[in-house]
Amino acid sequence: PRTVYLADYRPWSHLVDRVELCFRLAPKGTKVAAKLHMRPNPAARGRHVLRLDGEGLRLITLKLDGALLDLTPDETGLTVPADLLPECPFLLETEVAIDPETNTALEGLYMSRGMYCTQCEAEGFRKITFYPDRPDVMARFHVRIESDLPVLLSNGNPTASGEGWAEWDDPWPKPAYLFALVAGDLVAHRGGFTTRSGRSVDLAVWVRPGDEDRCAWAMDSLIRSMKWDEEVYGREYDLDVFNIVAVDDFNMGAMENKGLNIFNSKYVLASPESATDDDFARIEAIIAHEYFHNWTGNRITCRDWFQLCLKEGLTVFRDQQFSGDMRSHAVKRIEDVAVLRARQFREDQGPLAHPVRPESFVEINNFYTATVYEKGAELIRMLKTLVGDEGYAKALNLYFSRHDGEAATIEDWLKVFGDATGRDLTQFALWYSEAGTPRLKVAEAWQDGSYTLTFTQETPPSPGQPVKAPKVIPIAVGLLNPNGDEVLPTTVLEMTGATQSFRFDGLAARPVPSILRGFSAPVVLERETSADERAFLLAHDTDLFNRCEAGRSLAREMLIAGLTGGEDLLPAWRDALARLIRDDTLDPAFRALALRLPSEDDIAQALHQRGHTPDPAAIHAARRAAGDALAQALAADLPGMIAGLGAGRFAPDAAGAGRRALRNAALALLARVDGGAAAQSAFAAADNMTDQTGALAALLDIGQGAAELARFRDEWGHDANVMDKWLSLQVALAAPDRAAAQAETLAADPGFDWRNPNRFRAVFGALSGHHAGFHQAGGAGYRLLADWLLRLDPLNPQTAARLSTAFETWPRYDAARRDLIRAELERILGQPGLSRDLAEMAGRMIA
Ligand code: DPP
Ligand code: ZN
Repeated sequence: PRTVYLADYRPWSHLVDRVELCFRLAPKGTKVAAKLHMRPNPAARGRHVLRLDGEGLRLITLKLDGALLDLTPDETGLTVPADLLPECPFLLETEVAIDPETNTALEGLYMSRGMYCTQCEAEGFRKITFYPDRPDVMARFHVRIESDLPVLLSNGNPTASGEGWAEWDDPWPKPAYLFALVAGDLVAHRGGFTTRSGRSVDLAVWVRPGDEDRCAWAMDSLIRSMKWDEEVYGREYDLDVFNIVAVDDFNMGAMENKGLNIFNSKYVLASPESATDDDFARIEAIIAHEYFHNWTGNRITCRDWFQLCLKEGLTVFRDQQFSGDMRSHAVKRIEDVAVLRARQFREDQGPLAHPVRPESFVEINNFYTATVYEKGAELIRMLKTLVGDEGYAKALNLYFSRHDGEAATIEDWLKVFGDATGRDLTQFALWYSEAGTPRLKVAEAWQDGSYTLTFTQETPPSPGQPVKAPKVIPIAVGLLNPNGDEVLPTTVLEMTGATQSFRFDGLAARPVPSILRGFSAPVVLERETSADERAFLLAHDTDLFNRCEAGRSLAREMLIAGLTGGEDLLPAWRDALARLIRDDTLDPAFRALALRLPSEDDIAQALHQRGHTPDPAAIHAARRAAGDALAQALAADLPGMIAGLGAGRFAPDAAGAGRRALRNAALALLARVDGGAAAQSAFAAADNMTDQTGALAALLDIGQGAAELARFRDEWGHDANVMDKWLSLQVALAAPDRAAAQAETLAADPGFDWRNPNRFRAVFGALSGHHAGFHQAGGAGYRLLADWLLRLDPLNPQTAARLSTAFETWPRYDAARRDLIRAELERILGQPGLSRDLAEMAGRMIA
């Protein structure tokens, strides 16, 4: 397979002014007729051949300006020789046949339970028709769909329809990856929105009959997103309609096709009975994310796929801001950083580490990563911190006005910030080109009322990048007096050197520093300090993020000390946390987050960073013992707390969600000491999915819950998305030596539809997320996952490749585990006919 390099970018030979597509839909032998109105691209000087991408297409006819051409496509496309091409505008017409019914890769045009739908990002359009399938070719599309199905949708505005056909016209030039088509027996949940300049927009969420009563939250989220983007970014919607369609078989979360967003049904359908608070929050965030792409992604798109972070990093940042505004900024930040560390830091420290803007790829689908998305968003956040809110607003306005209708680059993006604010961003650009998570060490000095913080940064080597330069790091700090008063409110220090000191004068007493407030940069903060000081910050920090962070670092040090023969910090941690939990003045959502112990994978990551070899079984045992100790300390408080947090009527707002989160956290602790009695009653009494799964999880965690599992299945067996929770929980909460067997048993059930990405992830994503279970000595977890990846790969390479990242942490572990994982990766690589997707991933992991 060919490697594609950023350095090889060249503009395309031609421009496409207009595209007319006609689809005659059939499960086998769908006919796609395309008329491409093209002309030579003045930016690509000289005469060129015309190269169109195309994969798995049966060419029926090919015409140039009306005359038949007799050319044969190759495996990846079609070339029209230069001497056949006019040097003025011309019309190229093709007709091809494709088989959506047998398209199991869910890329291009495929079928999901009788409905037709498309997924074209990144390179799926080439499976629909011959076309320059690259984001810098932007064209106006007109689409005609012919089918007996009642609902026929495409991008843009509807222009005409009749019995068995419909036509759509998209006035906005777009790249092919934003093309979409849906045909099915669907019903709409309708809504409307009037933009601030008075355009009235018809909104619809399209689902299968029977699901229409679970669309209200998605619609509500959409309307709030449209309003927010007007108010905060000054961005209005630009079509007469906005359609969202829910699809059951979908590789990603959702897709921002122009005017026709297609969603994994899991991220649309919600009712209190069937969706948890986390589901509600995620639906709100993803609806917002896809909607926000209309400006950051669609109106301004990416020149090439190396610039993916241009749209994704920015759009993730925007959806994070939105969710913070809708809910709580502190809680949202704590959750986002937890995800960043769990996925991106992990990626950044292993063999799959890559820059936010990669410089080469074999299969672009493998680069829809936590680094591009989540670290990409962190870079935007840092930029905003560095230039200030006003500078950020000026830069974004300039970005939208300068690049509207264009396919832009990271250089364009940074230049906008430079031009709008006068800031030199040369050093900042390193954040885009260098992989790896910087380590930030802190030293302190105190003398005569003057306090000095000295920071040292170092970024470890990553594949292909042995040496790293110092980065610009915005470090938000505050200082507290020993009595808990803040003597220096949050101040941003700008670190640019490898080592740098900052002095604070005129202090009456040695302060306690609160460093990296709000997680102002995506770095690993290495600060050696006492458990007392961490407990002090947990009690007094005015920055809620750092307050939670103090608890987390105290827990981490306690667990690591226990595992490496250090001081016993358990009592200090337990008492500090118990005090915090009893503090009713604190937001329950915040207390629930503070209660969370670092994950087993986090502890393994931290041990590895400090030169220890993590022992998964020991980590699991230590973490459980800590939970037990906290449960015992709080035993007398828990029943009262649980009763006091009793909910009343369910509403999916942040306050209610916070109470339920704390209540379920308390229930899980109580189960450790009451044998599950309270959780059983809570399960029986639950009137919403949050409480139902919360109680079920508390029971499974202590090895009980068989009766509740059966009841859950009776109640929800008809709803596959809800049953995914049932599958995941059983694997995620199995005893370590049972996890692989549990996954195997569930997957062997004849009713288990492993071809559906949500189902596959529910079981095998949960297995790879079960640290001690996946890394069980002997390698049963490794073998099982590799078996199933090899089974899925021929059908759906994209999802198989994504889940293979379970193996990316192998360098952390002991020789026996490393050998076992290597053997599985080699077995995968040796599989005849292995996909380009999985081959690239396994190859990079083993390199
Ligand atoms: N649909 C995916 C997303 O929104 C890829 N663009 O991130
Ligand atoms: Zn996105």
